Amino acid sequence: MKQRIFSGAQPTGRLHLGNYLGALKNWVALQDEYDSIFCIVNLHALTLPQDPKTLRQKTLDLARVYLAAGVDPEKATIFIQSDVAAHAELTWVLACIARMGELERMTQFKDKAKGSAERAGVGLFSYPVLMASDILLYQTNLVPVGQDQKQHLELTRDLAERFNRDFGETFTIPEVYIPKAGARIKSLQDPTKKMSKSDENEAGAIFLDDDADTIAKKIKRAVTDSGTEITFDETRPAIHNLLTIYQLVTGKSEQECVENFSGKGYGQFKSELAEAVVEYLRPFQERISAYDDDALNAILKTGAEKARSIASV
Ligand code: AQP
Repeated sequence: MKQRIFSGAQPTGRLHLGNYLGALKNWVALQDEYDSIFCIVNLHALTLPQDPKTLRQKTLDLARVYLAAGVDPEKATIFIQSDVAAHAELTWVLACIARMGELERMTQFKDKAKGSAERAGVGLFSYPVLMASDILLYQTNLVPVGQDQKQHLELTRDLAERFNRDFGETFTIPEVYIPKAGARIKSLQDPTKKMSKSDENEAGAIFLDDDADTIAKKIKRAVTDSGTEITFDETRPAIHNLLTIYQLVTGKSEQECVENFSGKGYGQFKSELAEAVVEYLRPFQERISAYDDDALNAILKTGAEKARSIASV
């Protein structure tokens, strides 16, 4: 029997190259080998204020993104989280064994609460418990995610182990799958921060639907470090980030990338990088309009039925 993977993204905005290289690309690569479940985690999106109508549209748009990225509904189950009530039900059970202290340690909560835990929503605080239930409901073996989710995965494993110890073997203990390169694509404007959907400065992110001109402009304006060499040097995070993007979108080895830019300046590097990103996103952008709402809704309905039947076992 195939091992199972589960992952998801929030319909909180336009997906960016970080989401693609850190997560979606790996989902597509793994879907042949694994029984794959990809969820649109709209309940997670509720942890911050949302307009209901916009959220519904973004949820459907995200399904379109999954398909255009190459997730194959014939191979993988694609569904909307709120269509499977068991996610919320298991969350309550797990919340009763989770500890306040362990949730307080979650760095994403600290970041998103912006230093004011008193005013933050309880949903934002308990978000990792919902994520644990997403994963554990499906007896998931492997969870392909970006680096920012590693801490939540560790909590998921702790909760599963605690539950199994106290109430008998119930949940599979999931492993995390974090890619070697691309696990944390940084903002083009501030390489100390991750590229993020909710960054107020849109120039920091390359969105999957950005046109060629916008991509070229954003890369041209991307901050660089002092020094001139274009190498994978961790002490120069801006160039390291741009070169990592180049490596991932071209599929070249580290050595090939460095050789390609040996003796060239930042201007030349940025223009080759922009060209490579535009080419990389072209097939995705051509496919995105191929799915109308009816086709998407049919795929999501089938996906929800399948997910419900697995979750209820
Ligand atoms: N910068 C990133 N580099 C690599 N992977 C990333 N992911 C997110 N940002 C990067 C991975 O993308 C998947 C889906 O993410 P999400 O929708 O759950 O949202 P997030 O992790 O909270 O990322 P964002 O883009 O910053 O969204 P907002 O602004 O809404 O919080 C996950 O596997 C994530 O690790």
